[in-house]
Amino acid sequence: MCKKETFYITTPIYYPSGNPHIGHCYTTVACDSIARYRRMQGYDVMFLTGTDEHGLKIEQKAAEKGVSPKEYVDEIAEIFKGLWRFMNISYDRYIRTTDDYHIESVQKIFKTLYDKGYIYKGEYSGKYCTPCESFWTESQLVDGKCPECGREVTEAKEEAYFFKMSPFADRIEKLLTETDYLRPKTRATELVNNFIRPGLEDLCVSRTTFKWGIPVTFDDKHVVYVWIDALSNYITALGYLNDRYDDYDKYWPADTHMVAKDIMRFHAIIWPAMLMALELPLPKHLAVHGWITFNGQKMSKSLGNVVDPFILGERYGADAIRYHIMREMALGSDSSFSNEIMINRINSDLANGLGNLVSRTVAMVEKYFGGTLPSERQAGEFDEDLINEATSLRAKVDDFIEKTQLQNALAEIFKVVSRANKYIDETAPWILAKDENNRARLATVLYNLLDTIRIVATLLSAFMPTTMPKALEQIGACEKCASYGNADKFNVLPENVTVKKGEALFPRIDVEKEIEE
Ligand code: ME8
Repeated sequence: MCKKETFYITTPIYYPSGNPHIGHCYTTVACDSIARYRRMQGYDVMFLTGTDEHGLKIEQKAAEKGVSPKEYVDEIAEIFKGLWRFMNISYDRYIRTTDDYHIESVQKIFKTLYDKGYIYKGEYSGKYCTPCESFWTESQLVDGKCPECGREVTEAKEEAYFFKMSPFADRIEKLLTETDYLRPKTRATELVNNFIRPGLEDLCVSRTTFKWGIPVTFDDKHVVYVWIDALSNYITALGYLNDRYDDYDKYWPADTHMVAKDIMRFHAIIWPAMLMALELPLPKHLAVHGWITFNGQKMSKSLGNVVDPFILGERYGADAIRYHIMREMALGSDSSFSNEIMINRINSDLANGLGNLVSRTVAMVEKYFGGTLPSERQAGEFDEDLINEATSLRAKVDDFIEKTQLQNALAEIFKVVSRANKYIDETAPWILAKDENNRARLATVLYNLLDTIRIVATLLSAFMPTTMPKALEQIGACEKCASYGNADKFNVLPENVTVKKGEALFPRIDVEKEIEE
């Protein structure tokens, strides 16, 4: 048997400094959809997510609550895991940076960089933004505040270890400008102009003023800077320099790291520099998406303007939320969150578009044929166009998945949903049903609709993993029929397919009532 090709995808590991919100959901749901799609394509997938549990911010949050940092992160990590269960996230591994094996690997990574001469001891004097866990020089501040989040910075002066970044500047610039590493590539210019061209400054990689971090083994006054600790997760979770796992050779380099623009710099510059210093292969792609905003501001725990995914999911269904956030956000741009837009989209695309297509088709098979189609067929006008649209869909979705453009993948799928709904109007099955001589034509029309739904629901099951199996069950598609391998073929459902009426996949939401509440 030939070995399956591997596919390794990661989300950022999130700070458990507050409960997860719809922003975290976006990245995780996007990665989950890609992971599911790749599994469907036959890849051996490793999908990693987790929590980034060290650092001053966590230490402070725990102190505010009067609990130990470990007690604090234990509680929030469970809330993250609970949300991922609720959103049907199929991660293969969950890393917590407080896990022993990760700590052991990070200590070895730090020591290796030190032994190779890339880490040296010096003194740090400058500004520190605690919410971003970022060091800044005076010249990088904007109006004296953190250039990333606009919040106050504090004075930091301490003995520290530094990571020499300059030896990697040229290679990193080439990585960003000449390769397909960064997606979208348009972001390369800001990185090169703001960080690389002015001279890559050495990075302060240890702290002595707080304790909640991984101790530097050879100088235990110091804890490892949280970003060195966090970025390492992508390899420690595979077993790099630890015995907990043995997957490094199999899955590294990662195929896709997905992050939002707030942490692009760390993944586009610092992480490649670390890997270059360790002489390890670089990840293939860094997909950078924009922010979900609320009233024009980034939705964030510390700004307090968060939308709770548990509440939305309970109300509208986890799949509807998954669909909405992926359909709204174009890779690279921000997307403003609005309840009204979300409800309208759920109603138009899911309830009226897809849900209605499935329920109407199934209802007609029941009404006109008692639930089971006869074998007679008669081809007619509009069939070819529908069949072509349906069978060419998979290649288009493949292409957008390859480019990490989920919004476009969904748009293509929903074009076929619209095409199928139009086919119902064009062929008018209710008129065909009036004449006994049209039985074969009526059966053909309904079969074509069912087989189109099979293709659509199969491809969509990566994006909406809870509802699509129900749609496939309603149209009588067995597991084999509903496979990726069959998603570019027509006439796959059995000739005498039997449908099974079920509940509405996406109940319609009353916009006015919802907005008033
Ligand atoms: O940065 N819109 O953790 P974090 C879209 N621990 N995505 C959003 C978002 C929003 N409004 N808010 C958060 C950290 N995200 C580090 C990462 S990785 C080695 C260490 C998502 O909890 C998005 O993926 O602040 C963003 O990059 C990430 O959450 C930041 O999560």
